[in-house]
Amino acid sequence: MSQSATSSQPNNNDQVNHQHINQYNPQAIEPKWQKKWADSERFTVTNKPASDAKTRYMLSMFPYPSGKLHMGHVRNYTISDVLSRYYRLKGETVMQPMGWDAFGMPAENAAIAHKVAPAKWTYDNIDNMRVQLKTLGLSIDWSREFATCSPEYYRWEQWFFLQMLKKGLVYKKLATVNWDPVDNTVLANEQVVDGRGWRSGAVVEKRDIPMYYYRITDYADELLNDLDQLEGHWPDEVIAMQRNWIGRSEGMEVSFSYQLDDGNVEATEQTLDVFTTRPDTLMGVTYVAVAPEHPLARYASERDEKIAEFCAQCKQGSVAEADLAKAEKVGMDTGLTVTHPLTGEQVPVWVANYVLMSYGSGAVMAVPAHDERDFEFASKYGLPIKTVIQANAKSASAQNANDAEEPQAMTERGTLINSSEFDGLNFAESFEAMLAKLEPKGLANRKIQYRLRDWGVSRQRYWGCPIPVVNCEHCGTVPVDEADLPVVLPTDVVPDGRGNPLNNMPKFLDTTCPKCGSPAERETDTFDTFMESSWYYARFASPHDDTQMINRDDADRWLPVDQYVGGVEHAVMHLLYARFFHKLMRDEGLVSGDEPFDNLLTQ
Ligand code: HQ5
Ligand code: ZN
Repeated sequence: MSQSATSSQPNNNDQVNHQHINQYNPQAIEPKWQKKWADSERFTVTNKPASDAKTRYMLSMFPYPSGKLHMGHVRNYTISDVLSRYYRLKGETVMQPMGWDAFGMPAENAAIAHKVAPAKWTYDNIDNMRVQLKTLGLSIDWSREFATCSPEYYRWEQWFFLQMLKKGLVYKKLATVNWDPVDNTVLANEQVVDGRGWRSGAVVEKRDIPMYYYRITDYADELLNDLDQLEGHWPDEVIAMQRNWIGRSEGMEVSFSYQLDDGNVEATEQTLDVFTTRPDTLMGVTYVAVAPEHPLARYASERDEKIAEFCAQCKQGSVAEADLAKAEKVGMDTGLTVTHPLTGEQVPVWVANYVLMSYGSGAVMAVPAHDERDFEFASKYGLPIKTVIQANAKSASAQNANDAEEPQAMTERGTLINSSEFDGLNFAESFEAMLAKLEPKGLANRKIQYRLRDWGVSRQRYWGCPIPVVNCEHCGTVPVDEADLPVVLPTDVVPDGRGNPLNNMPKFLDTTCPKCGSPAERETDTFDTFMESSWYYARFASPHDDTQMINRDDADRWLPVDQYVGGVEHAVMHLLYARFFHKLMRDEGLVSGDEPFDNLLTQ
């Protein structure tokens, strides 16, 4: 004791021994046990478990192979791992698979920056991240691993698309996209910076191109109602976000009639139909606004150069919802009028940049006194503002509207005033009264509208799953024969950011029409990468089946996922698309049950 106290040198032997006995030495211990686990296939589960132990499916959102793991991944995957180990200790048979969400723009961006093929970049990243995940010692069943960019996986996505096309649950229509006129390419919303292309700096234009859509709106009611089943199993905020995203609103479709003079042709009566959730404010309509592509705007453009110029200007700028919301609201009087369905008065028609042709009918009725956007627009252009609703109680916001120094719209429900025979009615009463008056004349009907739009799945991108159709000059769009699947994406390609390189590859492009046999071209658009992540959880049940998309017995053994763990950033799109796909697969007889994920944890 006295010796060591006086010694300036610590006893090296003692310290080494001490370390050896009491300190955790990951370099020695972890590889040893990880090897043992791997050799004994400790975490591999077969689809025919020997015992009748309870089975449990634990799933973490699979990663994009971006290069290396982030601490966020570590946190995410640790949670599901701890739970997996816990249930194994309780004697359950736990499946915890892992794979790679491998298509998408990051690989193309890397290709542009480093001149490396997206396929090579992706598989190199996968190799690196797999080592990292294994080093963490996660109890994953690696026998089930797959990458979504492999033809063995995406061929079933193509096959399923063809089934949905046959059923009419997939259709083709024009969509407005961001177009970079210098790089001749379609830009994703995040590639538009301040209204300009991220690489070229060119002012972005809106362009209409044909795209494929999944009819998710056909399932809107079911997607909404089945959220009730998830109460208590999913975070309340995620359920609320899905409800808002689907955005069911009950309202009325109201028709404003008009006649256009087409020169010598006799004018026929037509109607401008608008959807409103506030038919109680109908008597406060002082103008209607139409999209620049609306037939009335086009009619006016043909007769007035200024209007034509204005409509052309509206084509500039991105189509991102956020950008549209930020953009200054501008408009122009078309000089045309439509007839108010209740009063018979003539209401001016304005063309406005904030009305989208792809939303509803491309026209909205404007009630400046009771809608903020309409109020702003009417104030700017000196349009009449007619108050038709009086606040009932001293509601806070109505009070604010009255007290505010700046005049503003009163957006609360209340009692009707200045509305002739409807005066004194409340919201519900006026709804019924107006409907009773207008419906027999064919000028209104009850309507349910969703905020949810059909899911546009075409991307004008190289690094994605090819859409399995052929474009024939005689037959139009023709689905590829199932026997010819998969349509394989060439992998020896380095995109340069100037359009989709598939368009310059005859070996991919040139084919024959499956219908008439004449020379035809393959579709070069690829699927949105949310397609792959919409059904991967089901494929993990039979990941290497090369005869079918999903083996029903295996799916029934494991599904639904007992516990899903992932980031709240996927609260709407991914989790809604996956719920939608589950219902599509159910209706196709591939899986059972209504919902894919029994419990959700957002880390
Ligand atoms: C996190 C980070 C990074 C990631 N492939 C998709 C994806 O998000 C998932 C599909 C099911 C659509 C979490 C993230 C997610 C998981 C995988 N994460 N912090 N891939 N910095 O690689 O928490 O929330 O980006 O649950 O890791 O993320 S991913
Ligand atoms: Zn043909």
